[in-house]
Amino acid sequence: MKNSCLLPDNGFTRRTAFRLGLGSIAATLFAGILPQRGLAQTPPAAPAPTGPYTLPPLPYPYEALEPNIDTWTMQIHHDKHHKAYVDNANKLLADQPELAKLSPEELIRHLDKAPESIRTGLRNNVGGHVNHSLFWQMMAPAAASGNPGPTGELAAALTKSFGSIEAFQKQMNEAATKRFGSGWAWLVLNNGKLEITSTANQDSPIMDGQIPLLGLDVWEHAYYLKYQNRRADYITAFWNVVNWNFVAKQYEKAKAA
Ligand code: MN3
Repeated sequence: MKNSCLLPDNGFTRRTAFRLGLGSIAATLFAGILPQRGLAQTPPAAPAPTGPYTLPPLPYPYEALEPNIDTWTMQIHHDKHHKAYVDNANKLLADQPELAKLSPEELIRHLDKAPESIRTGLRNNVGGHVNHSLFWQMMAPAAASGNPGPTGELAAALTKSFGSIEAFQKQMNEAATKRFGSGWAWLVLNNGKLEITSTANQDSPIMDGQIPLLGLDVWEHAYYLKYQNRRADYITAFWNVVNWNFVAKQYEKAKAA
């Protein structure tokens, strides 16, 4: 009998146990079931694929954005989805030493440098890596007093460009709501002008020479566990956890670029 038959290796069972806080108990139980002889014969796990990119850690705990973005979503979104983009990109770049020298941002701006056979794969996976690396930083735990919103020069610039902060948010909400299928809504700096845009799949505004200041992931994987089909409720909750300090820094850097 194979060891795996003794292990409850049904992913759902384990995940459920861990979610219920039974992780350590489950681990102890499963360890007791495992025949030691079998363990000793198990070859060491294959090393993680190496490559130019690494998964950046979340800048806060998984639960930090509750109740606006739930813990389980953050865990799966970061540890599974973002990790998959990184791993797939590294695999595609394994025999592309010249492309691997570029930063991921440079690579998605110059996809024409990539062989056609891997161009779409790089577009999706390096795009996904770049987008999510920004997205985690664009959010922060909500203050008890509520989100103060943009301030200072950024607030003035948003008001000047869109008429008011509320009008800016309304336009961004529309971009996020109307994006059909999977994609992103963005606040970008485009030739020195603040604009709202949206992209399909994992396309980035960087691919069009724009600088992303704030992005909202409207793939179902970003909200479905908590909000199911209610994308609008997720978009409303997102505003509670926007990290305006980060957006302001992005704006400063973008203007200087
Ligand atoms: Mn995502």
